[in-house]
Amino acid sequence: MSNYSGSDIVILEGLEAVRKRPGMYIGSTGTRGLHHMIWEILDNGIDEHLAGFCNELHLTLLKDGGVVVEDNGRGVPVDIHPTKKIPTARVVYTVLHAGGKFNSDVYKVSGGLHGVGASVVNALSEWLELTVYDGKEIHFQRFENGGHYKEQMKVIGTTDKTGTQVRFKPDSTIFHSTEFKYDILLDRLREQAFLNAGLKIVLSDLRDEDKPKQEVLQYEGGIISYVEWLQKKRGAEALHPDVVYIEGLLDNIS
Ligand code: 1YM
Repeated sequence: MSNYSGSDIVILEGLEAVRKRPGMYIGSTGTRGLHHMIWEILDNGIDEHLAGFCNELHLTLLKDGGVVVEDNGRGVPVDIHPTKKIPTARVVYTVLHAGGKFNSDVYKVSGGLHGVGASVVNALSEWLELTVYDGKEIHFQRFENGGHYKEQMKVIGTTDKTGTQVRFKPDSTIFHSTEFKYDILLDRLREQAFLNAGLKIVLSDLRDEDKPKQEVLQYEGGIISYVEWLQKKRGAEALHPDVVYIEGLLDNIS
């Protein structure tokens, strides 16, 4: 770690602050906070869908307790950040965001504790691996112990696909339990699939080798389909069989 620069120290101090008071950044160190780690990464993929560049999102639970979130969007930019002078992707994953692009959270509709961000997830992870496919090259960076890294971001191969893959394992010294609950993930992903018509979301659970699970969530109907689905799930007779749906725009707010 002798090759850390002064600005690296400032960044690590920021990530260390998150580890000292995780609840302030992720809400809780219980089940809610644990799953919030996934929502934060997933939301970046959903935002990429809302921006019109991504139509597939995969979430996979691994045997080693890690999780993989992958989208087929543009890929987090890997160019050198104009002021921080490091790859933008590393800024996203290490700098507690303030300023510039990171202030556009008002546009975020993905829900939850808005934009605590990828750097918080990194800070609270045992390890995190970021892989970016830019249509030409595969860029990779690994972080350990809450955002520390031994190697710079590097090119590990060539590709014709684009997208972002994030693999991480929440830190068991931070969270009371690090076991993700399949049903919590399934409910939330289904909701996101309904709210983002057309987006294909695939949930896979590979934790039990003998009983791998998978669910593909893709709906064309949006909120009306969601209300119909909820009603069907409840099993009771609906008071109004036709779902009432009203949409409008006022002062550019829908
Ligand atoms: C599995 C997680 O993070 N996808 C993702 C993130 C970004 C972009 C695309 C992206 C955004 C923009 C331009 C933009 C992010 N980029 C940034 C930042 N998936 C996941 N896909 N190009 C690519 O917002 O203008 C933050 S997130 F700030 F670097 F642009």
